[in-house]
Amino acid sequence: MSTASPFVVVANRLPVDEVTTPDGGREWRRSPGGLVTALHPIMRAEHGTWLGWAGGTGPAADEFELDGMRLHPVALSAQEFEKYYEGYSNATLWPLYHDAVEPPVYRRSWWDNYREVNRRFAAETAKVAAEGAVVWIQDYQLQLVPAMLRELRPDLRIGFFLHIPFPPVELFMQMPRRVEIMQGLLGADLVGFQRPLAAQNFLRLTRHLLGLHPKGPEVRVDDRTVRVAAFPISIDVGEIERLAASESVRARSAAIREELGNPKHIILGVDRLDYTKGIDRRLKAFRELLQEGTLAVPDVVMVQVATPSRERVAHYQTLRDAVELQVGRINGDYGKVGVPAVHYLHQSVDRTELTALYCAADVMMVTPLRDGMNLVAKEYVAARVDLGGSLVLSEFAGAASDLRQAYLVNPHDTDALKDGLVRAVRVDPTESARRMRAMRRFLRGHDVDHWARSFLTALGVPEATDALAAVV
Ligand code: ADQ
Repeated sequence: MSTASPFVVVANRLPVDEVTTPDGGREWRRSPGGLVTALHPIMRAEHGTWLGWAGGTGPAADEFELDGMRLHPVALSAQEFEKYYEGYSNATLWPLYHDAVEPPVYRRSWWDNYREVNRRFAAETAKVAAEGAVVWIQDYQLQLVPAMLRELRPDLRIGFFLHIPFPPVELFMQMPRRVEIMQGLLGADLVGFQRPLAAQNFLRLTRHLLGLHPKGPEVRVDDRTVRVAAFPISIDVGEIERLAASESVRARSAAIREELGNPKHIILGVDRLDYTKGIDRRLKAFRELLQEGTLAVPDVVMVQVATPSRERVAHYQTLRDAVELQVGRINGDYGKVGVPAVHYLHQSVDRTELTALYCAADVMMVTPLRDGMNLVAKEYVAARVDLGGSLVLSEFAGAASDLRQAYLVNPHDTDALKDGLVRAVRVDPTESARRMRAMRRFLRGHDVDHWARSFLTALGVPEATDALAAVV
């Protein structure tokens, strides 16, 4: 067995994709996510191990090294993928934690698989963590791991971060296995959320459901103290700024405007195709503005990029049909030959193309009904090195607490959404630059390294934060 690690990250997915090389072989590549970008320096400096599922079903591949990180695959069977991942994680927890905007589905066999997979993650982590190691567990798929791991390895320092919202007491109380989930999370020394409100919801539940007595941000559990706090996640601002300023992105951005027919205003949406993202609300608002004549093609066009997501889960299939019906109707009613009103891409695009789209868009619409943070909003602001463009942002995204100078809207209120969009389209350049400058200033001081460092400092890991400071 390989040597044990002093720093371990545990997440549902490993931050790698298996790709086919030109000579037909297979190899692992680091995936472009923000989390791995943030943690890579400390993983490298501390000989860290990342545990997670590598995709595919069947036996797990052997542990391997990539870019100075040790990657430890955890196996999922086809049944576990269906019940732990698609079922309990994405059809029970995901909708419940997002205000139940779609009804959560409760199935007992999904829960059994969720517990089983969480137990496997805990057991594998216990094997790779060195004596007294720091373990940072990520997200809603692994909420039982902190307590399971503590049971196996009381010597570890355990942090947990939830990337999605944490619901209010009334909603959480619906969940059949609510006590087990709370106890699972309380196995950590530090439980982190995106927003202070989520941390408050959690603390309230420790009292309401478990009869504990939280004092400020701390709660005593047996003979331990668990800290609960908010750590709003962010992005690699420098990387996006460099891309946005590059010759290739600037040229591509100009080409996109040209290909769209040089409209006066380009409105952009970029999301995973998920019912929490409010894509349908945004299309409805746009449709009504075209109908009234407040906006008109070809002066204004919309581009909607929707990454395929969780395509086997029923709610997602319904959503895709609904969005595509709406796009078809809008184009049928308001498009012209060669100029559709909505350019719809059901695709993932690479970082260069994405940044070029951000740079080409006059108005970015980020309208989730509920979102832990929403990195797209932050990426758009980071990309606008030219101070151009305006952001319309839902109050229900965690990002709304950080990006106060956006046009903040309630996506449930179609008139408010229309009003926000029209104001963003008509704003004068001085005012939009003023807003963009303020948001960019905030982001520069609050990038993803700042996020990782704040969390690890709160977990009491000074050596880790030194490593981040040294390498970054
Ligand atoms: P997500 O729900 O996936 O993340 P988000 O924060 O917007 O949502 O991140 C999506 C990422 O995917 C962004 O980096 C974006 O650039 C990229 N992306 C989206 N569409 C794309 C496309 N068509 N092509 C290429 N890339 C695309 C969850 C939570 C969020 C929280 C994050 C991080 O739901 O609330 O902000 O985790 O904690």
